Amino acid sequence: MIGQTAAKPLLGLAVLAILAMSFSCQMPAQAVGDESQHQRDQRMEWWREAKFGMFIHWGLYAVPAGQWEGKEIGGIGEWIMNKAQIPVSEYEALAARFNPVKFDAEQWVRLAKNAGMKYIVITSKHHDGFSLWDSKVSRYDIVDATPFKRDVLKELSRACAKYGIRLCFYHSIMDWHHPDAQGPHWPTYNTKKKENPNFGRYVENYLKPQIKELLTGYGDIGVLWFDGQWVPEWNEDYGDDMYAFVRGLKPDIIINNRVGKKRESGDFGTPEQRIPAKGLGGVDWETCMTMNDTWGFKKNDHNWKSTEDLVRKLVDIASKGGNFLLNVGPTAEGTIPGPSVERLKAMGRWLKVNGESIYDTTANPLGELAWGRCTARPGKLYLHVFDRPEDGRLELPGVKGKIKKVCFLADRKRQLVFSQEGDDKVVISLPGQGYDEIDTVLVLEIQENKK
Ligand code: FHN
Repeated sequence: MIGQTAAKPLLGLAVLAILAMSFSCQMPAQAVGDESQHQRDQRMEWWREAKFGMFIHWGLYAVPAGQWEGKEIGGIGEWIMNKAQIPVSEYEALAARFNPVKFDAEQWVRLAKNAGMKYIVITSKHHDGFSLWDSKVSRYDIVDATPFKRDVLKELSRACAKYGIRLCFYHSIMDWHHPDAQGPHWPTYNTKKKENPNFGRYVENYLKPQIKELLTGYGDIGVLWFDGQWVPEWNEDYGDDMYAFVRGLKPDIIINNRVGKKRESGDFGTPEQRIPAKGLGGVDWETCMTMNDTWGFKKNDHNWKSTEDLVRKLVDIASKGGNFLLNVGPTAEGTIPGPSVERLKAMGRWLKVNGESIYDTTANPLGELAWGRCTARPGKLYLHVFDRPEDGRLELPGVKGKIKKVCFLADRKRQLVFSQEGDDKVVISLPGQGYDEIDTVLVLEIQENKK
């Protein structure tokens, strides 16, 4: 037994996953405590500009990689402990087999950077309770419990500083390993307890000290991304207290909404595996999404989204004012799966040419557009043509002000003929050739754009 206790098998907990989804869209606060809107805007600035980040789900679950006792286990890979009802003592034994000798922090960070991502959010601790850094309050961590013995968060922190990427941590409140965190919620196969009087002790003596380690020993941390807040013991007071605790340690940090249970908890909303049809109206938000069907590595999940789909999702999200946190699930050897690498490189190539239409832009100020999406910045609209209208007439309703010119973003010398019809309709004549199959971006320069 490493650090804490053993568990006995009972039932699975699919309902938790459903609850997780329903809590994932709470609306974040606009201003907290005595922070002014201006101060808040300054704190959020880098994140709003960034638009695109890498989510990394990595832990002991990469060892079984979706299989237990010779059987394929359904569901997402990082939930295998729950899904296969693995007792704590057996799951812990995976640590002895976790030896990611191919892990190279700089390689991962360069991959993110070349994909056009501006930040990385890695699972410092997922629901299984295993810590990816050298924690002083637990021996159930990568340095003390594995043959690898390297603090991967330290290495990532150095690599991120070197390449100008913001390092952020995902941290699970729910913990399937710590004895004081076992309650009626989890694992139903592990305990029949109806309540957990020790939860406060877990928060004070374990959860908060671990968070303090993460926020004080790993340089600048951009975001603390909580999860697993749906356990019944976590109440509004815990959420408020944790928010204040984290900001107290790092006043400029950004915290996601899952820190708490209130509608207005945290700084940004976190729709999961979906893009809200109209964004989240006036609040900051970030869609997190998998590239296949799992967060943590599963060797037999080959259901990859195409590069076209992923780029268009990024564009769609930017056009609705959000960020895109796209997941990779590294293997137990420490490598990022080939299909993820391929897609990230291709996204990076598209962003290299078209990044101006994504970073630091704001949501589409016009109505819905049948042929694609629109992003904006002062004096400019970026028209993302997904489907060229057959008649070559690109209609743009709702544009006020005088248009100076329209050109291809990939080649500004290629200007397009346009006409302004009536008060606020623009029609652009599209040439027959020279399109990017994924998304061709046109830049429309306006003298004034009154909405
Ligand atoms: O249960 C987790 C899941 O494993 C994964 O970490 C996702 C990522 O947002 N969050 C939870 C479900 O909401």
